[in-house]
Amino acid sequence: MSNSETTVFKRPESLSENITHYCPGCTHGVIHRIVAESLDELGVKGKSVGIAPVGCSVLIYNYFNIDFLEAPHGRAPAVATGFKRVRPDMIVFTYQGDGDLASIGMAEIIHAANRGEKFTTIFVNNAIYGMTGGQMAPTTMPGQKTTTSPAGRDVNLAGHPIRMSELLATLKTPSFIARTSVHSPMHVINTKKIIKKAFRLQKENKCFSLVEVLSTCPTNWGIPPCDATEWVASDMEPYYPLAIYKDYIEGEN
Ligand SMILES: Cc1ncc(C[n+]2csc(CCOP(=O)(O)OP(=O)(O)O)c2C)c(N)n1
Ligand code: SF4
Repeated sequence: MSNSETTVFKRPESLSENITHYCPGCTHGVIHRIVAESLDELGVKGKSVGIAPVGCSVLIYNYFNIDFLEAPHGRAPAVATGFKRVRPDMIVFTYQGDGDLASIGMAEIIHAANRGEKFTTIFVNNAIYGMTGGQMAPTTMPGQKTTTSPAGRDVNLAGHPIRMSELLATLKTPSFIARTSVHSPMHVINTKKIIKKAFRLQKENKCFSLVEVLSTCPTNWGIPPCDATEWVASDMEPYYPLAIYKDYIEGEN
């Protein structure tokens, strides 16, 4: 009988050993790991560049062993466009929260997607502005209490939450647009498959791709981490259905 040990679980090479600053129960870190695993498995760690956003993931460059550029508020898709056009051989991705992408940078993401820029966006939808203290975001749920909607989001005053994946999927340019979640192990596994597919399509020089991931913010939702994952399932998922909204079709790009 052999005494050798087999490693069945280890840190992805694309992830650094730094301890993240994320709050307990925040799923930003889970999504980081999925991105890193995907880059490792596709063999593109050495040729990948991320674009960091504003928001809680502003320090994402500390957590990966790949190069990053920092973009001003909401402008990550514009920075990614410039970089990818100059270096189409590189794997380029933006990593953006809902405040960064659906509010401040709404124009940037819509036009980059419409142009079919061949980078990947990881869109982390936690229904709130996390970093700045929990203000209402375009994705905040109807009735959800935030620091700027202490009585709950009033849709008559603030409009209904914006479904970014559905909105972007109306654009003609063929691309890959999906919404996933990481609130249970099964959902983590499925998110991995979808994020890896988005990067694989980019590696094959196919199309613009965006994966929206429903995420938690226990701190600003004001609920414990376990309840936060349940809230994603009970309150967010019915309004934000998990699906592939647009799939790449060969020959239509
Ligand atoms: C033009 C502009 N609008 C807003 C802000 C403030 N700001 C910086 S980060 C941030 C929150 C971003 O939240 P989100 O993108 O949802 O990411 P999270 O922190 O939730 O991960 C806000 C509102 C700003 N600095 N400049
Ligand atoms: S404030 Fe919210 S989004 Fe930011 S790290 Fe904490 S739990 Fe995560």
